[in-house]
Amino acid sequence: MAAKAMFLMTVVATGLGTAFGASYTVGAPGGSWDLKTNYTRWASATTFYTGDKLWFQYSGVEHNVVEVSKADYDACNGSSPIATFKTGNDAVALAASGSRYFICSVPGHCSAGMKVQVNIRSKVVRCRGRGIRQRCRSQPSLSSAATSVCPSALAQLGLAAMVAGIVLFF
Ligand SMILES: *[C@@H]1O[C@H](CO)[C@@H](O)[C@H](O)[C@H]1NC(C)=O
Ligand SMILES: *[C@@H]1O[C@H](CO)[C@@H](O)[C@H](O)[C@H]1NC(C)=O
Ligand SMILES: [Cu+2]
Repeated sequence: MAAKAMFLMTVVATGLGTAFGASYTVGAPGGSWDLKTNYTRWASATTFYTGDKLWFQYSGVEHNVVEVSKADYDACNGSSPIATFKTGNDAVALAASGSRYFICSVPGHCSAGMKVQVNIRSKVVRCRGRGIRQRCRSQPSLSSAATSVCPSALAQLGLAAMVAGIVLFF
């Protein structure tokens, strides 16, 4: 029991990031980043966790994505952006817990509903064992998009494969 506990580490997933995260296309599956989707409804259908990622997919000619403060979100004011995206295929990493606010700053679009608030909860990852035998589980459980092997284990596996490759080569 004590030995078991010794190898049981509790790590907040922030640093593990992408290996454990899920990706969500904003507005999908019914819509995208557009003037038709109800983002209050869209966001309420999902629980977002640290390490997840948002994808904004839209026509860069018609729209943009501006991250703003809550006050600017409420007022649909994009003049003091925290971050601006405009490629039409933009990824936003949800690294920390808390609330994030995004609007389209094209005049009239935010007030027509092109605004989304995302509330992010922190995810806890527990790992057992070491090296390539290490296995991690996250709470809540992993989404299908995520891997069940720890990042450190993956790195060691990669190193082992590289060494094996060199040995075979010579
Ligand atoms: C969007 O969905 C929410 C929750 O389902 C609802 O309360 C709200 O009235 C909807 N907004 C619009 C503009 O339809
Ligand atoms: C938007 O916010 C800026 C400050 O960030 C302020 O100067 C400006 O008056 C605001 N515009 C509107 C329409 O509220
Ligand atoms: Cu827009």
